[in-house]
Amino acid sequence: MAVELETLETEIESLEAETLRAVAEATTLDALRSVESRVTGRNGTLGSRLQSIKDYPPAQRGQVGQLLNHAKMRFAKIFADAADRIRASEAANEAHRASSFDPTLPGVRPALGSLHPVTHVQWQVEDVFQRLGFIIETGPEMETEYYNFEALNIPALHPARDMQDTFWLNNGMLLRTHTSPVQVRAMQRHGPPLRVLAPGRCFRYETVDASHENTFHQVEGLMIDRHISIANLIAMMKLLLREVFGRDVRVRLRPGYFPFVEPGFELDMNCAICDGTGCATCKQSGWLEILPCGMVHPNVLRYGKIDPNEYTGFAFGLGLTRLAMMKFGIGDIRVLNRGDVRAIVSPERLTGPTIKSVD
Ligand code: FA5
Repeated sequence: MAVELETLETEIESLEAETLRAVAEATTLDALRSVESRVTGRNGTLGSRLQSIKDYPPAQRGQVGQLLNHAKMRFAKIFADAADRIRASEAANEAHRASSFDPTLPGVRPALGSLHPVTHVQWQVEDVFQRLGFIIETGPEMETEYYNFEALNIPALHPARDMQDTFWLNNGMLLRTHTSPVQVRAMQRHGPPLRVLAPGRCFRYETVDASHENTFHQVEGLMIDRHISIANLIAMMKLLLREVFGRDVRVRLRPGYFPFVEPGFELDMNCAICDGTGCATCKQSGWLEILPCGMVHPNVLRYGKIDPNEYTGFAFGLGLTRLAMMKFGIGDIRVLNRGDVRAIVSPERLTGPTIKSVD
């Protein structure tokens, strides 16, 4: 619709003022474009006025056209300037975001796991004995009655079989109750002289308490050569405990019965949980049975095809799980099989308990 020239001028003035306000409020290019289309778009306020130039009488058309086209150019400049301002501000924001990231700041270190306490002491024991020329052997966890009992001088119906309550399997085999079956297996495989260390899991059908698990770790040691004596055995045991605990450990040796050694000993260590004063872990005795050992019985050497007149040897069966408990001050064996060991590998525990030294 054609309007008077004067009215058109006033209308353009107020449109310009209104547009400048709306443009100043636009902070994104999208917002700016929507203002632009409301004003100069085909159906916008100015856009539709431009369409109506043809409706004016020919005499007015030139003046109206000039007025509207000048206005169109001013508005185009208003929008172009605003677009430049918005782009510059977006670039400045982006630069600020980038500058707030400081690549030189130290990162957040992810929490790392650590070795299971039993693995830790197992590797330590392996390291000590490998330095002494021992080889590492592992036997099967599903074992035959022969290697678990028979070849260790424990015939069927012998009461010593009850010393280790056994999980029997439907196939006639059993879950090894100790690591000692590796003794005869290693003798048969390698022959004398022999230095073997055999760590591994053992299983016993027994009531679980603070110091007994149905699944636990032992490490078997076996040394066979000419002239091996009890003195060698005791020296090695002391060396082992000294290396694991980093200092001499108070121990006691008492006679122990195992059909596969003669003589046999129980080497106990002063309970590191209560410092020998008595607690649930040591059953109030102040001592913890940790290292049964002895001189290999001649019958066992014979099962291993070794002549007992020519060779002697010692063997020990270290309770690896209990050793880990002593080293890390873990009062209850059950936490070691729970899977979540965060509580027991805290740094202060890794320094180990206080062990009294032996005179
Ligand atoms: C034996 O198993 C013998 N084979 C050890 C041996 C080897 C003696 C060589 C002589 C020569 P014993 O049943 O005492 O012995 O077990 C050995 C060690 O395993 C114990 O001192 C103890 O530290 C650990 N142990 C035994 N039963 C358990 C259990 N249920 N939970 C945790 N540790 C155990």
